[in-house]
Amino acid sequence: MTKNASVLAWIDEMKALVNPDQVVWIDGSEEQLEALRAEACSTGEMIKLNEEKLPGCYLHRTAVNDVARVEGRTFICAKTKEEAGPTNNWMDPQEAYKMLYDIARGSYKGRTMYVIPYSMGPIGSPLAKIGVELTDSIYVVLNMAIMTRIGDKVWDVLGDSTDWVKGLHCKCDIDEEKRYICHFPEDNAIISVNSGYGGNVLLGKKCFALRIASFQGKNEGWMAEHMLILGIENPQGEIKYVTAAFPSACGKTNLAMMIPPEGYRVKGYKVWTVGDDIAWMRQGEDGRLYAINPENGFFGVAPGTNQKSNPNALATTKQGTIFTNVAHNLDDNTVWWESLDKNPPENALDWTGEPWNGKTSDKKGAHPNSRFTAPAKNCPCISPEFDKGAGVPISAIIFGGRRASTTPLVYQSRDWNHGVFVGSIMASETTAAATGAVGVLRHDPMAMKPFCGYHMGDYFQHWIDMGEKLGENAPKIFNVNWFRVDEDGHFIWPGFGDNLRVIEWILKRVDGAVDADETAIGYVPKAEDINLEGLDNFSIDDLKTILEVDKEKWSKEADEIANYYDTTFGDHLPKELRESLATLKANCEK
Ligand code: GTP
Ligand code: SPV
Ligand code: MN
Repeated sequence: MTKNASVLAWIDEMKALVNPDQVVWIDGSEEQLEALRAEACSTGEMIKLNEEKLPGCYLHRTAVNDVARVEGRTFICAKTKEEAGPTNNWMDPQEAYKMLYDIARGSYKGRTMYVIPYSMGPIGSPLAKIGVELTDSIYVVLNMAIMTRIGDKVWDVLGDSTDWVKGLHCKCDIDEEKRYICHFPEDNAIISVNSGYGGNVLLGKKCFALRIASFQGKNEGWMAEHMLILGIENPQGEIKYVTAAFPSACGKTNLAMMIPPEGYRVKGYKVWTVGDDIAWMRQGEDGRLYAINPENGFFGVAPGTNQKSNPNALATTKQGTIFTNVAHNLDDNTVWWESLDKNPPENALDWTGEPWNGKTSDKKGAHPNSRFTAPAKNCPCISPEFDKGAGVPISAIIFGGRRASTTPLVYQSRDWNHGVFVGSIMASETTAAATGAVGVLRHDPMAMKPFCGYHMGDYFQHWIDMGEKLGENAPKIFNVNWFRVDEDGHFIWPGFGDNLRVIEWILKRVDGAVDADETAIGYVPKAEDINLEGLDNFSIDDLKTILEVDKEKWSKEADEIANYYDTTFGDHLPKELRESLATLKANCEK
């Protein structure tokens, strides 16, 4: 427990509001967590899986109306609508508090209030920050225990400081009509009601580590980004780190844990995972940009994860993992999801708990946004730097999205500000990670559209300011697209581990070790500079196809961006971005 007056006062206030039967302080001990697991199994909230095959693993099903982030019901309650900006829903803070308190009032009756002290980032790291989440869900406690650093040691570090983030989560009745995920950046506060799904309720993750933290970062001169962090070790033993921002379900976890192609492994290349979803970045004393992963686990997309696509992720989920909304194999009490293997169980329950025969059913066994919550320390390629508070120096920042056409496999921005432009024009086809239609092309600047806690035009300005501060130490900025398709709709680029071939080119560019073609959009590789050795069924002509920059398409894209900029950001758009757009348009007309 803590003597921190600001914490105790807030908990008293919240207790009076939600009226729990009892309060349990989460101390971080294994005994306490084990007791909670047993309790969750006794009520059916979780199912204990086969202890031999999946030791310490559990299955949980959320309500069928509660399987993804709800962007339409997520609000930034800044003082004014203007401050929340055009890409966020806004509610007046006082009105929001009133509405949420009315929903939350008395909602813990007959329930327990769990108090979770947690640290985002290694405890005590100068880059870490502290939050307290109140929840009436054991599932949330157990997920937070994997995803963040929790327990009494957090109180020790907090002392009597008031610099911590308040988070109130109330399951209520999981009523979609009253579901709200609200952020109060001025108050360092988050309130989430009527949901039990990951990104809506694990308040350390998207709510704190991106929405609140991006606002803190703007005010304090650092960056909170929706980025993986990856170390690439070359045969000489030198490790370079990159971050990459891809929208939800567009390949961050996969890239963060990729296995190098065989030819690279033989030569001695290795990859080290530092993070798979969120990066906090700050300028270090030597002037370079350093990144930490504020999380302590992976909340990864299950479907598509298999021995071939991502063996490291699969290995990570073999113990101490909570699976959410996957299929339950009743024959051996294990789990299954689409494309785990070619042998779906016949005697199973689907993600809703209905009987399911994977061999004959035309329904999916796992929800497309079903997830695993797995401890980072399980990951076979977890970086030795992961737990160190200092962070890793970043050589390159990579943006990318799902684009069936137009955007080439990889290109490099001309300089930092042009790189900010490249991030700002990101567009991607929507995925199952959020509710709504899938496969619709939408703008998602820096993969932060759902996660930026303030005006996105000001966020672009913050990027430009960071570039100025970093000067010649600024990482180089690139854009990738693994998702170009042929006439039959098949992905052209093999992707996954083979993405290292592209990263290798990126790192050579960072070193100034390879030339490139200057095109209308930036520097594009000469096809012969991307190593295709050992790739079957992929020719240099295929590569040329996906490296092509079609000026006509880009000219249309530029017009579309102009329209997006004008209708969305107005005079909050930094002039540097408008200039880059004018250059792009002019380049396409040449
Ligand atoms: P969030 O956890 O929602 O932020 O997602 P993420 O960005 O970590 O995405 P993840 O790595 O889980 O990948 C999501 C989907 O993209 C999976 O179905 C993968 O199989 C697929 N995917 C990942 N990398 C590649 C790739 O290089 N090529 C292709 N074609 N698909 C990929
Ligand atoms: C995402 O949607 O980008 C995720 C999953 O990483 S969630 O935690 O639900 O946001
Ligand atoms: Mn994510």
